Amino acid sequence: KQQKPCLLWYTGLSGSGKSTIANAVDELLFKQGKHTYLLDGDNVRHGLNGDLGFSDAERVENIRRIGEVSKLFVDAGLIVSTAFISPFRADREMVRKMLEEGEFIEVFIDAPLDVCESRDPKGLYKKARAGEIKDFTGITSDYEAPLQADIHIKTDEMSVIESAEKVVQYLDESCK
Ligand code: GGZ
Repeated sequence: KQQKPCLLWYTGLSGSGKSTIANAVDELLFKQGKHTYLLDGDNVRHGLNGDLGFSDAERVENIRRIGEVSKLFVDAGLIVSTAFISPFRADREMVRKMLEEGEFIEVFIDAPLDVCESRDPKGLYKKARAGEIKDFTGITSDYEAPLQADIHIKTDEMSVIESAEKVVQYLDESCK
């Protein structure tokens, strides 16, 4: 089946559900016979970007490198997904400009801070509140929400599977 390569760029707070939804989308696309690749903290922050921390400058470099790698995968014909906080608007726009018109699809995983903080699966928010982690997104470091995301998912209004279906529907309609 024909597929138009593109980059699904998920952005949202820690604990918002970016990776969970991106994985669910990949599963649906796989069933359609699409070739996909998912970049997230697990396969990038430990390897390629293992030298980077969480200062503003290091986050900018994190996103720049992820953008460049994503572009390579898109050039190879894949539907690429990235699940990083990517807190700064300017950096997300920088990646949009690296790609061809329409290839970059910004997916805002919009979960309120108090919801993310109450989930706190790794106890990071608790540590950030206690001052044990500095520059923590949403607490002591900014998160600039997209003003006009291509896809806006409010996780308190939609289940994971409904969210994933919304992304796939967007691809079916806008990315033929
Ligand atoms: C935010 C942090 C921090 C700080 C460690 N701030 O919930 P997680 O654990 O699995 O996802 C978070 C991840 C964020 O890395 P990104 O590469 O997505 O960030 S960015 O796009 O802003 O460069 C969290 C963990 O790393 N983590 N310290 N200070 N998240």
